[in-house]
Amino acid sequence: MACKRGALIVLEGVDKAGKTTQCKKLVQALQQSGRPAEMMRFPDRTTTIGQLISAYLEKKSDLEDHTVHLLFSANRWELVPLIKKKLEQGTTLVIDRYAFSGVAFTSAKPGFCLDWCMKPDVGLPKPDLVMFLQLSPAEAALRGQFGEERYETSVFQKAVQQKFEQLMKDPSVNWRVIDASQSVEDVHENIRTQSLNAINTAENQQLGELWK
Ligand code: 2DT
Repeated sequence: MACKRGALIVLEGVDKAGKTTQCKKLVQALQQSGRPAEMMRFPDRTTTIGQLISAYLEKKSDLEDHTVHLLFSANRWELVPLIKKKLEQGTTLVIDRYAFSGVAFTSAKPGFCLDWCMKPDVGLPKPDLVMFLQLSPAEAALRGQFGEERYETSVFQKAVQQKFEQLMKDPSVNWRVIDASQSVEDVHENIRTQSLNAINTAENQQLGELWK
């Protein structure tokens, strides 16, 4: 019998919610319990497309807003063959940001609607679970200053949060809201429990297509 597929698990949330820390802890916990797991992140700044995106985020270059949106999407599509291969081999992938960040960040800019922003990502591998790390702007502010990269301002982050809330109304995606104001260990425990459920369910299900 072919091996059981891994689950595609995504962590989303506004800045300072602890996504990267939690992705790493989840992968570690899964591996320690004998489940193959790897972390990925978007944007993946290591590819040629990713380097264009990275220069834009670091404000070393300017790109037209539609153009950079499509580059973020292309950066996901270029990794789809690898994502599918890993999942088929039975490895669970824990991904730090995915198409939801893509849509939330671009649609928070003037002149963009959710619908246009979603189109380029239609048909991507559909996550088995998307956890949104919820943190109020006030709590985020307590965790320190924003960085120097593009988008790292409280006004823009509030607009992004609203767009995520709109996206979370879509019942075709398996969303879970996680209270990120708790301690790192408590948040981890919550995420680990949700993930184990998703891994068990995904084993017997085909990988879906996002927003299709
Ligand atoms: P980090 O590398 O610190 O996560 O910041 N973004 C991300 C987009 O605008 N579109 C996308 O498709 C994705 C995945 C969010 C990356 C920044 O890039 C934004 C913050």
